Amino acid sequence: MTGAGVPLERSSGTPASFRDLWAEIAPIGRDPASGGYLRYAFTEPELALRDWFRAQAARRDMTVTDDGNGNLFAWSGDPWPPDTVLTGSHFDSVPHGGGYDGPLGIVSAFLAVDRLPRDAAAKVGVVAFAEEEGGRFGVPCLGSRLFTGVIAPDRAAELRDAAGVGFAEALGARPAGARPDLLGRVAAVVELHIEQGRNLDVPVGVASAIWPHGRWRFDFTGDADHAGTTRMADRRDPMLTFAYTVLATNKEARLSGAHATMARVTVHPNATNAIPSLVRGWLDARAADAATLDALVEAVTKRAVDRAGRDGTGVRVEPESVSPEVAFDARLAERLAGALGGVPILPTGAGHDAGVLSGHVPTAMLFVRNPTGVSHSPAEHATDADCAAGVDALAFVLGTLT
Ligand code: HGY
Ligand code: MN
Ligand code: MN
Repeated sequence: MTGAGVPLERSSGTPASFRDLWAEIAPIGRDPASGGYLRYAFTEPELALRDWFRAQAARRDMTVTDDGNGNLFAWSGDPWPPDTVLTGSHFDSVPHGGGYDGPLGIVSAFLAVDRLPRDAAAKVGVVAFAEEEGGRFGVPCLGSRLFTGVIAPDRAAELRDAAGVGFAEALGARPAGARPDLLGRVAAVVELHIEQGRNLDVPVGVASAIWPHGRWRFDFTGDADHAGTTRMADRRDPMLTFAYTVLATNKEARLSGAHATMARVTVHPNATNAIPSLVRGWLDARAADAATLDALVEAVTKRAVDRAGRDGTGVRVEPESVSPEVAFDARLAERLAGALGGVPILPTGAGHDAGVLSGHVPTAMLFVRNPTGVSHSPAEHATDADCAAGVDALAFVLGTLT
């Protein structure tokens, strides 16, 4: 058993390094064709990562608990001590996403706790939140939203994946929902994450804010008909309205300095020779402030509705998840950035579980440099040296919080 504060000895006799742990998880869920990861919540690869989490805890004689919502926690001391400090992230990925987005924060958390003195380590919980990407059940940060009560367990239980499997079925039980009994014991949260926006040119930074952002489902409806026999003038083709809305999304985002994307679409019946009756497109929209975001979504919606009038089609817009702006605890961010040697404090357009937690407890994020800024892509990468610097920074920060 390794007492906390003594880096985990490996069979080679050297302390466990970032490279050691990273090599253990890197192959899990990686698609050989794309090089990206297919780690959807509660599917075989993500379950394997949960087993890895339990094995890491067992190697450290840590106790593993869960909150009834699919979130895992590992404890060096008794679970949920008063003034708990939570640190971790998520295992799940977007389809063919990078390997660092999420797992970097969990691997770093175990290694950072290894560095803490026993009494400090006893206050820290390493956490793996469920379904942060919303890649399987459609609502991002589902685990942390359940834990904090931001989403009701009944709504979560109804969510279904593309195969019609419900979240409760995948979880194996109806989600417990809000856990104020546990959240009330948390004094602080620190999530370490790869930076995703090309804005960090030193190894480590601290987050200041998360842009307001959200997902809106656009249902474009029309008349199913024969592709070969229906005159162009007689068509009510929702694909046209969808295509126009994709272009309008891009235009409105450029005009307002926001970020907006329509990258996910389903077509019914999706046949080469049939004009569709339904096209569903998901708008991912983000902006530096709520007013810009609201105006963007309103403008895209208006352009879709106007175009539908011309195409003789229908359009219905359903907000699926909307996240308000997150301003992390400024004093905590400044204190940590200063203690880390004056590292940059920067915002992000990416959502995180830390953003959800920040509405309930003092929360900070550490960013690890991403040399290209590319993320949600097989090309996502961080250097071992920067990741090791991230572990050092996280260990230091946890030491100041415990
Ligand atoms: O989409 C996001 O902002 C995050 O990766 N879940
Ligand atoms: Mn992500
Ligand atoms: Mn992430």
